[in-house]
Amino acid sequence: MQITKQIIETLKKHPTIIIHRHERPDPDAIGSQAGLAAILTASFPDKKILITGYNEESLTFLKAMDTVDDASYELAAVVVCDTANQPRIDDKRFSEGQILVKIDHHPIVDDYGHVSWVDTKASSTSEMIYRLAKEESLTITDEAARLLYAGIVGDTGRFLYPSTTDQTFAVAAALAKHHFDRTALYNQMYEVDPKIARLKGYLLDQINISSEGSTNVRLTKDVLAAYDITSEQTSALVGAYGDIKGIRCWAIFVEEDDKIRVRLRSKGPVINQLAAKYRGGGHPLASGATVMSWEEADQLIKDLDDICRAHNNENKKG
Ligand SMILES: [Mn+2]
Repeated sequence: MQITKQIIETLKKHPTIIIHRHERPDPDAIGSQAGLAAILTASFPDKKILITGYNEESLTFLKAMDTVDDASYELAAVVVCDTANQPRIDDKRFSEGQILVKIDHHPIVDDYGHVSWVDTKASSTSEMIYRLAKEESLTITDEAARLLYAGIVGDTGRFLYPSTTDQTFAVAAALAKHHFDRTALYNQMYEVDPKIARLKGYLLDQINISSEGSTNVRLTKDVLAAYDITSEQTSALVGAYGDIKGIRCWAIFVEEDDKIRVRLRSKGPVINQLAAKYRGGGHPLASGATVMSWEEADQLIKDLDDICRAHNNENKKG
């Protein structure tokens, strides 16, 4: 049986469907979760469809979560959207339903769920939810279209990243036929907190590109205090050097009470082994690490430059 059909046949057997997604949600997590909920609500009006997880304040314009009591899980099918592994699922009650369904586009970290649909070629889980709805002739409401569109836009960086395929454009075009305010949606998604904007100014002012193409910045507690920014909030600035000519990889050091968090990014040199060396890990071009002192930060900067140099030499040869 086709996987989309298998998912819908499974969900049909349950009076309640509770949809989860990952912690620290992004627009695709909430877009796919709440978009699927809107589609199922319109398609199966007799069922109780709920979404759960904590409300991320900056994304409540997409959808606020439902309040889900424990009893609702008794007869429920649980769907988890956009989440590669179980520890990352928001709301730990996900295993308390009768059946678990995974829908995701990340490489498989953890093969969970009684039914699992993973398409690593999909730009976003939102794109997959659209295909699910289309394949199974479900009702796509305007609100569902707005949510799925937001998810696709979020995960593709406004159709910029290589994950954007002809299929992505086709799905976006179909969603754009629905009635929702795209301009308002973009404004909500991309408005920047003035405090973050000012700190970005600081980051850009600190650029000091090495001969190998690396740069780094130290956000000490004093700097964070001066800009009235928390360590968490600096995540919004991790890409700040991505479009600067000559920068191949960068480290953003963020001083916390007992350690220094390191956000690592690259446009070529592979950095996740470096991250692993410094108590972290992640993707080849996007990782995180931790150092315990500014001396150790200096060592990491040196290592980062070595990786950059090796990559540059490799490219010269090739
Ligand atoms: Mn996603």
